[in-house]
Amino acid sequence: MRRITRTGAALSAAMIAALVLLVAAPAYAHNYLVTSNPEEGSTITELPAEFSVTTNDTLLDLSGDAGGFAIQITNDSGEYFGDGCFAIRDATLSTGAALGAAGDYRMEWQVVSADGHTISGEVGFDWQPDSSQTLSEGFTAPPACGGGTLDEATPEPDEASSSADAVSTVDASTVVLIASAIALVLVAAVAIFLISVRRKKTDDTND
Ligand SMILES: [Cu+2]
Repeated sequence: MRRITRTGAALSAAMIAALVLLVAAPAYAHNYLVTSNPEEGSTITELPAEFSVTTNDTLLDLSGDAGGFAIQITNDSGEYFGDGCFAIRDATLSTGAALGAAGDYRMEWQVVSADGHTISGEVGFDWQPDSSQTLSEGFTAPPACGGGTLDEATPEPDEASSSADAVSTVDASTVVLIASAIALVLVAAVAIFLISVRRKKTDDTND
């Protein structure tokens, strides 16, 4: 009975170690979208003070020149709206709100996580302006803050990860890290188990 308890205790310890690793794992994951203005799938009738996306953690503007950050508003015809300027504040990326005629719009965004990884996505919303709203002209090319348009070299949100679902996906390096940790714990658990069994056999022989 005592030996079974010992084996059980060893396995329990291994399981606790695995749980601790799983709980600690999110610390290695990159930021994810928490909220946006407008919200995905919403209908708005008045322009908010600004369009924004807010993630769960601080955004990383390491160079101070907003490299890796982008936020663009387009309509169904592919016209761009806004002045191209944006602000990074804690966990929020925002830009001035401007829209044209009623219809479907989307806000594409890209930010740099606290862990240095770039994440991106898009938010679709419906614009049904009430009579008090001022409508803006759209641009055929993405506007650059301060005038002109952004050239082709400007990184656009990654097509592969542009859906809102992809935002919460843990990147490959994190998966490898967690998988390695779990594998290590499992190997340790099996080793402890085998040692316990062998010790038990030895004890039985001695009995
Ligand atoms: Cu990351």
